[in-house]
Amino acid sequence: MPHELPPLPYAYDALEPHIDEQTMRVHHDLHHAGYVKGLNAAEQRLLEARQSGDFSLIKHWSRELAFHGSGHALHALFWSNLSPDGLREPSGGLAEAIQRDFGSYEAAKSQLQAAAVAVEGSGWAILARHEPTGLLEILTVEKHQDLAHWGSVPLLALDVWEHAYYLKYQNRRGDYVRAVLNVIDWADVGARYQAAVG
Ligand code: MN3
Repeated sequence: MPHELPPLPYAYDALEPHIDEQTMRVHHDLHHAGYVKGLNAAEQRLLEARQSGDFSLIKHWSRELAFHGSGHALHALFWSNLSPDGLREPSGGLAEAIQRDFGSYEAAKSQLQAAAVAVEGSGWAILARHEPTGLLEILTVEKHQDLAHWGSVPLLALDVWEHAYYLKYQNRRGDYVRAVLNVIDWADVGARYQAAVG
């Protein structure tokens, strides 16, 4: 079954003025769609390689799989993490885990914001739960696939690729990061945390 582009769970202009409609249209309809298309192509070519026994391009298609597959997964997470009318602070089990592992919500938010601004080039700031230890952590992932931490389940992803903010914020990534933090739906993040805890 080929992968499909999930529809945005709200209108393109729903996150205004923090995230503008034109950015959302380009980001979802062109960029995210491109990752879905690339993931399907990589899976198809890997299937053909298994059928023919010709693995001469295995390195290329494996890299394409990691790049487009990670892009698809993290964009789907990112759209779901945002909402025009979501819960604006963590609650329940997630709030307790944030207190335990970061000291306070304010400290976690400060670290998340600093991490998002500091990502080198294109990438993501990600709040994740590390399965082997059960601890929360904040990662700065370059592109989608570099500096990932095996065993960690992403709960919240902040897109800091230039396509996520350049139309409205140009080079002011810090302004964009402050804005996107205003539209996080912590109910979504909390539900993902509870699912990870099991
Ligand atoms: Mn993006």
